[in-house]
Amino acid sequence: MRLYMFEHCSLCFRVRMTAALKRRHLQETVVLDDDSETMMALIGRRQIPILIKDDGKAMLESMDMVKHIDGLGEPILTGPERPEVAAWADAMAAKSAPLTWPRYPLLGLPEFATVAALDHYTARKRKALGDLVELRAKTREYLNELMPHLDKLEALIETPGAVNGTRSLDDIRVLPLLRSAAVVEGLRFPQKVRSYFETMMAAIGYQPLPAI
Ligand SMILES: N[C@@H](CCC(=O)N[C@@H](CS)C(=O)NCC(=O)O)C(=O)O
Repeated sequence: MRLYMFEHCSLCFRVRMTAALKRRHLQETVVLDDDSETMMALIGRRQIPILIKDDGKAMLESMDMVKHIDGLGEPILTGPERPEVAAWADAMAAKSAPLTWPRYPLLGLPEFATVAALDHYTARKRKALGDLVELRAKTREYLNELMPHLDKLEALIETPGAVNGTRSLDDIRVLPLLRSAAVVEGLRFPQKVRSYFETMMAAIGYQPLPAI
């Protein structure tokens, strides 16, 4: 199996963390942000993540990829799902974007290894959310909006090793978003959130991204 991905991409991290939890090797190819040709050649459009299965077929939905990998051998994401966790994750993605998107290009990530790739990302994110420098200047404001949302997660976490007590698709929804949020220097996770983040990252053997 080969995953075409961006290092900063939380949907890609869903797939990577599942493979890590399953102790399955996943070949990874980081695509430059401006390398639309590679995506077009694989699936006929621009989209990441792309999983090429062992049979050569492409998968395009991160949660389908997660279920596919979990279904190889004995499934491990067997715990219950809670709609309130999925709702938390949906809202988190939107609330954290103004903090995380302007920081990714500063982290030395491989998808931004060329000036053209960096410019491509900057232009498409400016179009979606506004000037990245101005967004970074509003860090305090966005953090103040984000903290109550992290407090909501604090109340939802049941154990440090699984948001619902037993590992489930909800862990796949939550952990990648925390990994992204952790790029914001000065962001302090509430105690249970921090413990969950550290326990899960240790379980999959991943270091956090740099923070800035
Ligand atoms: N439903 C898809 C969504 C995939 C998606 O939105 N990918 C984003 C990157 S995170 C993308 O391809 N954006 C277009 C681009 O990078 O130009 C999934 O869960 O895998």
